[in-house]
Amino acid sequence: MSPTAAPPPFDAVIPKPVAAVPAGGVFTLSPDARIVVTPASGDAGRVASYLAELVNRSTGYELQVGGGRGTPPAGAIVLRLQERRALGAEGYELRVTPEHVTLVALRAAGLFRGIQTIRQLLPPAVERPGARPGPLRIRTGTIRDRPRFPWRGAMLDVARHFFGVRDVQRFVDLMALYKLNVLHLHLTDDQGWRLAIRSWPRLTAHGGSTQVGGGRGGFYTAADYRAIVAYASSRYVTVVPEIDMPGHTNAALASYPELTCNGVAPSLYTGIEVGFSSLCTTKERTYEFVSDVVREVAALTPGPYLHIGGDEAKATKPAEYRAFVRRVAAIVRAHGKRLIGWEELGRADLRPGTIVQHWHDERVTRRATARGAKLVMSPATRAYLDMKYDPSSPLGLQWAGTTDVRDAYDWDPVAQIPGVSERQVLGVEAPLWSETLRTIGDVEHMAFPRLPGIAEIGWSRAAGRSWNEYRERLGAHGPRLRALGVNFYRAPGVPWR
Ligand code: NGO
Repeated sequence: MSPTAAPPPFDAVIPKPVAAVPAGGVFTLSPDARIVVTPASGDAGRVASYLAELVNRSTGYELQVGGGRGTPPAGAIVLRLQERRALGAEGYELRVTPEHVTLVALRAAGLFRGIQTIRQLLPPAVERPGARPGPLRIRTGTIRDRPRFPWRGAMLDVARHFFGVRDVQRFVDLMALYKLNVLHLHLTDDQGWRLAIRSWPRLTAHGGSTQVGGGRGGFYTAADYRAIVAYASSRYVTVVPEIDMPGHTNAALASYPELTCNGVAPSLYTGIEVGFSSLCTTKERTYEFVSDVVREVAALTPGPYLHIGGDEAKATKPAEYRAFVRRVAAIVRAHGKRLIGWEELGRADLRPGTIVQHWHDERVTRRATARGAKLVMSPATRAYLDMKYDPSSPLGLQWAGTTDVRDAYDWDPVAQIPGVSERQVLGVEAPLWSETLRTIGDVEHMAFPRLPGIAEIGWSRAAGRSWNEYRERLGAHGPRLRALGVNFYRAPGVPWR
């Protein structure tokens, strides 16, 4: 048996489950095993088909999915929705015996998360299409699991460099393996506007035509964006679109001079400075623009959130910033979305329930929580995947220091800011800014292996987490990441297998 065909140990799962008890035996998946799913229709059935496809494409098996009553046939994988309230929206219980694999959840999302656990218990070769590993064995035992936080995200900056639909879908698949559930798309910035807006077509026609370094840029049509959202949703990942304003708007200003205060359009920008652009917050035309954009983005986005950026508005006067945020918040609300923005929103008056994404200024973030905001934690020194691993990293920035794999793992989202309580924290998110990243290979190099650590911080209990134990599990994921063809950084300090 090749090393990549060996069943991983029962305790090598990332994120670490709440409880995992190995039983010492093995289950062997036979090529004609059945996946028995209840109910067989709807989301549960679709999730079962996802599992069958995953296994079939590497093994050449033809696992069949179907319903079934009574005792399942020997060798079956059983997926079942059950009124098990305690499992919550994403929790699951997995029991592997020599006869069956049984996965139970309250919701289809829980089955999907549980399938990622089954996936990680299967030999890594299951990840490589056409690998034909065999026999496929899983160690026996029981896992009970549910996430600590409801928001476990990653952000892709498609504005500084543009990444196409397939690249983003691949990234979603890699997120899903680690049970992440939010994909934040940073769709607009000084260097590019990446989502077509029907009522303001020059935003992409002109504003999407370049990127950092002067390359061709690109943008998503409404159909492209829908394809990303639908794909993400099939992985139980919610897309959060970000339209950054009033700063980080040079691409919009270059496309429509009426959005500037002096009526003169700036040139397109391909550098990496920040903080120099602003929508003209004192012009009514600006609010017509924002309403149109928010209306179209909201209509394309089934998820409940709309991110308005709000960061580094250094070219906007403080009083005007506050007035702007107040008006834009009302527009977002009017279109039925929940407002999220970077921590700077804490400088404005916020409605309770607004979500604020912390990145570096604890004082402003605390002001936001004092106004009833909920936090998504993305401290730059820990969670920014664009920071260099060490000074010799070929890619990445260094303004927040360097962040090795341990730094990215060894922190707690609630303890990060003194005085913040568990109740105030919705979860964690790892932003990947793309000033220095040109290809999806570059993206993978920065995200892996740090992103699985952020995923674990979002999912697993703080008690019992330790770097020394985690790095062993991470090292055991080397063969899986290789089988997936991920361009991950072989970080020193991790015992890679
Ligand atoms: C900052 C800035 C971004 C940069 C990023 C680079 C935020 C919220 N605004 O984070 O425009 O791309 O740093 O690390």
